Amino acid sequence: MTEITNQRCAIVTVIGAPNAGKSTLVNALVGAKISIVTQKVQTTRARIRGIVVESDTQIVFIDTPGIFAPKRRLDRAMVAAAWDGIDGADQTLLMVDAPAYITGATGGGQAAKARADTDSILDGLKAAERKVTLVLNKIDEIARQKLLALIEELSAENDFAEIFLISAKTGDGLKELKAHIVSNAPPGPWLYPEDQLSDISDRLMAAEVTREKLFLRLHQELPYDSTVETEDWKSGKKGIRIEQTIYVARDSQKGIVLGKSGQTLKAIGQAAREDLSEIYGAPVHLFLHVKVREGWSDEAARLRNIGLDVVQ
Ligand SMILES: Nc1nc2c(ncn2[C@@H]2O[C@H](COP(=O)(O)OP(=O)(O)OP(=O)(O)O)[C@@H](O)[C@H]2O)c(=O)[nH]1
Ligand SMILES: [Mg+2]
Repeated sequence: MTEITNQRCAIVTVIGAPNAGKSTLVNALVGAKISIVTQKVQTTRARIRGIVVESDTQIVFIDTPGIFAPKRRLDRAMVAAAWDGIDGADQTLLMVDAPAYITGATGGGQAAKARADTDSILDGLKAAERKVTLVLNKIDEIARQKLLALIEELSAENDFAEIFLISAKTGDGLKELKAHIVSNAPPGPWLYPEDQLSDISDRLMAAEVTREKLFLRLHQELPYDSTVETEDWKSGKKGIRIEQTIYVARDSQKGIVLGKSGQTLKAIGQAAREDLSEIYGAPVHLFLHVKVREGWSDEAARLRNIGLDVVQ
């Protein structure tokens, strides 16, 4: 006998150039921190699922690494993971950093890069005949008039399923976006238990939180490919004991992470510990080590070892 339910389930992939605000959006919609956020481009390295239940509907958001022109092997693997994320999705949200996109038309630097990356994604979507929902983000930083001109410009060249204006940071426009996703969710059984928020493991989440604090503190000084691994994760009566290693590429970077008499590392550990205690609802004892490992970024296998799903 088949059970009849009203369940609906949508897989929604969020794509976009690095730093567009994809992880901020997924965290805001899930209502919990499941993906780390920094001001540095290429923060997200793997597809991470964030899960939301809205009455009969379960939405599975897939946060992806920013899509950009890849140069190295790690970059290629990250971009491949993002494109793969679109396959099998019921809906795709293309997120654009609206202020950066506008500035990038005349200015140089990071904004010009954000614009070029977005344009190449739009070309890719056109070639693949993929219709996506356009989500213009960071509207808290932009005048309404400029936004309207941007919508006109983008929709003249592209055919979007829908366009939303949001601020993932302030929450502006999120209710409408969520309602749209729910109303388009196809009938189907839920993919995850009702109370599950993410598919990320405790060990990886703990490593990601430390990586976030590392980048928030040292984004100018450290290359983005420094990494964190959780060596040990034990839950006991007195809380959770976590041991991690921060891997950097050079000795000089090790000095930067440690700081004067270890003060920087201590502050990073403190910030990570506070976040992790909140996430797990238990006291966390965090032990951090710093090691040099050269050339790791060319090793896709390394990523597999730390649980990242980004191998072609
Ligand atoms: N002002 C403003 N800043 C935002 C908004 N959404 C995200 N940001 C900021 O933009 C930066 C990048 O946000 P992320 O969520 O890490 O962006 P991402 O698209 O996941 O980036 P990658 O993982 O590197 O591809 C962070 O500093 C965020 O705080 C927004 O609506 N308004
Ligand atoms: Mg991200």
